[in-house]
Amino acid sequence: MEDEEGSEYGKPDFVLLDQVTMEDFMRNLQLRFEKGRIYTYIGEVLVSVNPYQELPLYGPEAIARYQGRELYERPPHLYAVANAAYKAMKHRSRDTCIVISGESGAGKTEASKHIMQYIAAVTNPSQRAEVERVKDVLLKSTCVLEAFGNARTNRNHNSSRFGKYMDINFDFKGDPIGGHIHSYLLEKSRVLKQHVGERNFHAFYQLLRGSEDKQLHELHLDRNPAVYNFTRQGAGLNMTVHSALDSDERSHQAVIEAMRVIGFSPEEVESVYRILATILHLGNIEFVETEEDGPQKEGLAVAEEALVDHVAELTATPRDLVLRSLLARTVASGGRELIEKGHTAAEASYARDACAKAVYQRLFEWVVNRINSVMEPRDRDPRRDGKDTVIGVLDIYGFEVFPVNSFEQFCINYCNEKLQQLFIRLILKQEQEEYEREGITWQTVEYFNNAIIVDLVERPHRGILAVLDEACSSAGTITDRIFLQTLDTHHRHHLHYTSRQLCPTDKTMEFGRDFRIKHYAGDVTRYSVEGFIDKNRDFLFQDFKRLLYNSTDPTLRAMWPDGQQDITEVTKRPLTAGTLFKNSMVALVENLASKEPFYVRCIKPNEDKVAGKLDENHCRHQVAYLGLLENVRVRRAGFASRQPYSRFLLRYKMTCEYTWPNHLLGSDKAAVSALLEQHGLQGDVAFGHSKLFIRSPRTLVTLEQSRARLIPIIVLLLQKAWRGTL
Ligand code: AD9
Ligand code: MG
Repeated sequence: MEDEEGSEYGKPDFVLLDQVTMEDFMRNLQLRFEKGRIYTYIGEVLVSVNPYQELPLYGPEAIARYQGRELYERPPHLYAVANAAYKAMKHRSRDTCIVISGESGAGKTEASKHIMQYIAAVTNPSQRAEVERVKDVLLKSTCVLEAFGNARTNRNHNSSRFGKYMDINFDFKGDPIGGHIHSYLLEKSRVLKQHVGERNFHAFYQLLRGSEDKQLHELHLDRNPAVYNFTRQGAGLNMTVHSALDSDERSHQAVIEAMRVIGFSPEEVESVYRILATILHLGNIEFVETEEDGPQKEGLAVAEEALVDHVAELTATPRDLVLRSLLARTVASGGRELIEKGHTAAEASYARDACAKAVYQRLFEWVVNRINSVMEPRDRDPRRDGKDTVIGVLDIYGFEVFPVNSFEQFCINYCNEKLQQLFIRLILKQEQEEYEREGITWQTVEYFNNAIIVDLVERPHRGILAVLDEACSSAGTITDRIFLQTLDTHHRHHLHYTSRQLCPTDKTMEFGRDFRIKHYAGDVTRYSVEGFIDKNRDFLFQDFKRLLYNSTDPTLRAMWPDGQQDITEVTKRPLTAGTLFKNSMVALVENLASKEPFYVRCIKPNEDKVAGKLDENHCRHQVAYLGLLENVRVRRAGFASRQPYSRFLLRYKMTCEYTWPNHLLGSDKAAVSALLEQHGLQGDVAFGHSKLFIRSPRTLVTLEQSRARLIPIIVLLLQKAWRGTL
């Protein structure tokens, strides 16, 4: 590895540092970053720094250099990690996963795309049509999901506003035959509201800026996003910078093309855009309270009736039903008797917003399911009882802090806590436990275990999510403020929780509104409880569900199966958004833990999103909270590689006369010992009960080189033997 890089590029693996201090770590990171070396290992973990510029590191030639190689043979790269995961999957039939973590803007989504490109490039040498189709879908799905699930935030111009875990299924040849995307909690409140300088989901702007006049006319849309309540609020200064206009236009064409390749029918694509247009029109509907009774409801009317016409036309639903759903709700009074109850203007606005959010969420989920439906593996391998080997790639929203944070940040940051827990479990804890199990002597490394914060959030009965659920089940009597008071009561002595009430002198929090969590990645001082209960309850009147279920547009109708329920049947309280999210996180973590993990730890170099600047304090902070120093210590005090003796022999036995073709040394352990002695490498290893532990990556490189030299000779000998000339 160093042959290719040279020492002026710093250490390609932090494990090789002379001393493991923050200073040394940062010096190496900085040096490599300055030389365009954005990737560095910690053993098998890849640390990646976002360069904020195009570097000549990717593409077919680079992929070819990594294909089939060992991790340490080439300079650190995402391709090497993808290759390692791929080889583990292919040669050892192990389900693997690549977990990409780091804060918002650190480069996770870009990394996941490079990984997918690598996998697509190295598979299907025989060009099987079905495999090519699956690969096309896998690659194109990213473009579509980014359009509907990403948005510009103040931290990242292309921020993922949903979590994504994608399984790729492989057949016994190692070719992708299908896949499945799990999406996690879309930040749907963005449909209604954006902070200054931020935008709604890309898809809205792409539609407005990228459509032809004729299509916009059919959708009754104006090209200018400033016309719509839902796309204009964030219109701060940032709106005009960064060639957004141009890229929205181009992206629109790319998304339509991607949907076509994936297999969306033209009618489905049209429905998708009609639904987006519906949401924009909904956002402009305003309600006025009138003196006299209107045609539908006492005292309430829609200010601009043409908008109701548009919504009815675009959703293929009867106009009078649209109007009625906007102005009133149906309630079951007593037994089965249904009565219509008119909204106040405030209630109607609330219901309209809930509807707009829900329509977008259902649209997003439908898009994900539609992609999944065409990726369902068709040619399952019968030898594995229909079970394929998979590589999972996790690209989830990163830890984020804004001046004021809401329920969504709370969930996103909780998710990052869970993933850090997994990292601790798999990389810091298990590794140390393995040394103990294998009887290897070594010095324990201390690390901060964030289990205490996870517990604060998800503990039954007293955890923040449980208290929130309790508040939601109280039929509207508990306010956000009371919810905060209950949290204060339960957690007044918690080391990671506080609020203004508990800490009256701390003016950074607002009294009766904010609480603070000391996350593993830093303090989030202002979690504002405003809207927590509402967002967690996530309620939508049945009238809207029924309206949309009765649409004559089959695509829209398919998104609302629950609209067929009768109002009197809808009595069971559905699970809250928080609980659903928690359950999905628990399942995700268990799923990841059942696979062989590979980690990519992404670092954001600066807050300004500029190239060539590594803000030392900012990076130091990330290195600290990601636990990277501890990772190096565990790895270093420990070993760069470990392998069961049998696997080690299988690969290297050809390099030693005592072990080739078979050894007679009593045990694999003794054979490995003889092999290493012949190479003079015995000083760099420790012998566990069942595994060999290798300290330096260089040892592996030496063995690999020796093996590579011998392979042509052995092939020649075997050929001669077959031909009978030996
Ligand atoms: V968030 O949690 O979804 O808000 P990510 O996903 O971690 O965040 P993303 O991958 O979107 O960050 O990267 C942010 C931006 O950095 C990208 O839009 C690119 O402009 C830039 N970036 C990231 N990685 C690279 C890279 N390897 N090369 C060049 C990069 N630019
Ligand atoms: Mg992202």
